[in-house]
Amino acid sequence: VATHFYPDGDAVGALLAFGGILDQLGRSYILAVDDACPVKYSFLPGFEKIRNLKNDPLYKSFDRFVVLDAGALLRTGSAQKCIEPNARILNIDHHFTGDYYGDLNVVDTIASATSEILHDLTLSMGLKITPEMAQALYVGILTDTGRFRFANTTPHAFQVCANLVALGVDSGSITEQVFYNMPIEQVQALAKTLASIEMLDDGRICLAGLMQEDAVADTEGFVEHAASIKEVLLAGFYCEVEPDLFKVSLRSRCEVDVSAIATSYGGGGHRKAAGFRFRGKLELLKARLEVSLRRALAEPIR
Ligand SMILES: [Mn+2]
Repeated sequence: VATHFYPDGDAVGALLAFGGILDQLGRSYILAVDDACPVKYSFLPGFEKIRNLKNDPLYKSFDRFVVLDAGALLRTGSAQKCIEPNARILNIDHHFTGDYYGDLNVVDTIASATSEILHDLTLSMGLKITPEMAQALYVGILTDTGRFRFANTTPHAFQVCANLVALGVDSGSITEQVFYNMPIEQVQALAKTLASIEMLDDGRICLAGLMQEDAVADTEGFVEHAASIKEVLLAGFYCEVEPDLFKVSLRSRCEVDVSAIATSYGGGGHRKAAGFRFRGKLELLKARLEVSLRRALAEPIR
């Protein structure tokens, strides 16, 4: 059971919850990611079961492969090496850039999170949502809705969360652990990110980022600071993860679909939140991104 690289709260939550489904079905399985999972999710029961294929590769392939929260199979990185040629793939996702790569695709683009889909799937299969699964699923919805802020925060997302709280989830404590428990190094990296802010296009575009020497492993949410400035419509955050390799996150606060921009760079995501990886010098990345973002703002709304 794999998810996308740079795993976020929904990726981790969905993995752990799917493990809970398979436990109840009496199946053996491996939960794997081509990356380390952010330690802020380590309070989730079962977190230590998630295998980081970067440090701990699997020299083995499987004839049943489940992909969670990944709009493209490529997004699972090296986990793809574990798929047997004739394997059956189950794809469970909520990204609309999804290309239906599974033999079975459970894709609901209205769902706030893959975790929301898994909540409904568990119940429709007549299985139980254990307290451990409930915590994991809550983290997935909490993070993918931007703490119930994004347009994907539907009545159903709230209904699912209400059910998870009724099952014993302590919503306040989970929010504390995920968002108000930053290591000092991360706060210092955030300070460097804020110091790097560049306002473009009369303040409608904001870019900020980190070079490798200042970067930390977990920069989830840094882009939100750029996107929370008054009158900013499009925001981008770049983080150099290897020399001349940048992880870029985009946010839209207008009609511009940033997943289309991310797709043009080989990435993907949602209309309001998307990302891609860029190989090259920072100057080139910034110059190209500025052109893409300015052009998107200048285009008539589709
Ligand atoms: Mn998700």
